Amino acid sequence: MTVNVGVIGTGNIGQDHIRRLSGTLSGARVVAVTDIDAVRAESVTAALPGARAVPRAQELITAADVDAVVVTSWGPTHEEYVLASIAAGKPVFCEKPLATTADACLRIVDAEQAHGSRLVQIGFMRRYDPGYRAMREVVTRGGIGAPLVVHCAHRNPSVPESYTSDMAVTDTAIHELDTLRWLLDEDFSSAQVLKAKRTTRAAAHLADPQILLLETVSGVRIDIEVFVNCAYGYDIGCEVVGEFGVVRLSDPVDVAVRRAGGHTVAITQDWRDRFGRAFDVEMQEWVDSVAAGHLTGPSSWDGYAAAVTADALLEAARENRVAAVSMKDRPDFYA
Ligand code: NAD
Ligand code: ISE
Repeated sequence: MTVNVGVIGTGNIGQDHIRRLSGTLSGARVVAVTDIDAVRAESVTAALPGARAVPRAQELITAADVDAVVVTSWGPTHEEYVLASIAAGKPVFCEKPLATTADACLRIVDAEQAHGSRLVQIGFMRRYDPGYRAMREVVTRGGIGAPLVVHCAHRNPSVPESYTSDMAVTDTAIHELDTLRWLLDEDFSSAQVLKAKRTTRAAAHLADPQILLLETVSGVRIDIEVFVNCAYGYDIGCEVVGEFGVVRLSDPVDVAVRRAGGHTVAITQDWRDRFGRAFDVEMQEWVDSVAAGHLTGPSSWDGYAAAVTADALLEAARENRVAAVSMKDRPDFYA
């Protein structure tokens, strides 16, 4: 079976996923795209034989030849398009965040349960990264004993003027909020935000870097450095300290150059380079699971859990205190 996909949002990652669905992967083709920027949507179809640009997202979602939907528009539009896909009974892959607040995520969780089977997958691609998968394997089989402390770094070389201090949580660290929950297999209980000395490279309104502190229900302590004007590259770090060992994410490079008295290893420059392989595996597994009629990837409950934690971090930053992370009980539907 070939899955006919409609894509909403033809910006950076939308075009990236369209390329992957149309070339790199098997079992899918893009038949329709839409964007509020109609010129952009049209220009994308020029390189996509058999695909058309549709004026409105609702029309794309309900089109008879669209089997499944990919949402890669801006975060505040996700809730509407995911709910419309559920109403149409179509599987939907939604880039992070699932929605911008925990309440909005719950509306999606409720609608999906009312539908009766899983339709939503969220784009937490780090779960498909070979490095994070290998770390999780070590932690799960008890290779370092019980995890006690986790240190993370999420560094981007630079961000646009429009990037805000809250986005360090909702747009950037949202990846760690999901990955760490998956890696440690437990939820968070509390959250705190520390502002570090500001880099002179940050816009005047932006706190950068920031240190996010989390505690899990069992008491594991986590620090996440988010530094989005680090200048030198796109650098992702994660180290889990256990009772009798440490497991650390390696850099995803396979060559090092020794030359002129030096030893150099390249550092990736953006999320496309760093997680390219993870995006391919993630999207192939989604296509295969849509064809099989049984979704298995990160769920709308995972999107909700990340949003609850993000909300707690924002509250902690606003009120300069430790905030509780209060999750609802997970329905059996998402067990
Ligand atoms: P972008 O601005 O490059 O593209 C977004 C596109 O959506 C634009 O073309 C815009 O015109 C379109 N759009 C906005 N509102 C729309 C609407 N109501 N209907 C239809 N189209 C609409 O942004 P981007 O960098 O591609 O990010 C898109 C989403 O993907 C965001 O949610 C972002 O957080 C996520 N993202 C995830 C990763 C990752 O590492 N997983 C990386 C980048 C972006
Ligand atoms: C972007 O939207 C992503 O998801 C990237 O993975 C992240 O590193 C970056 O900070 C975000 O803006």
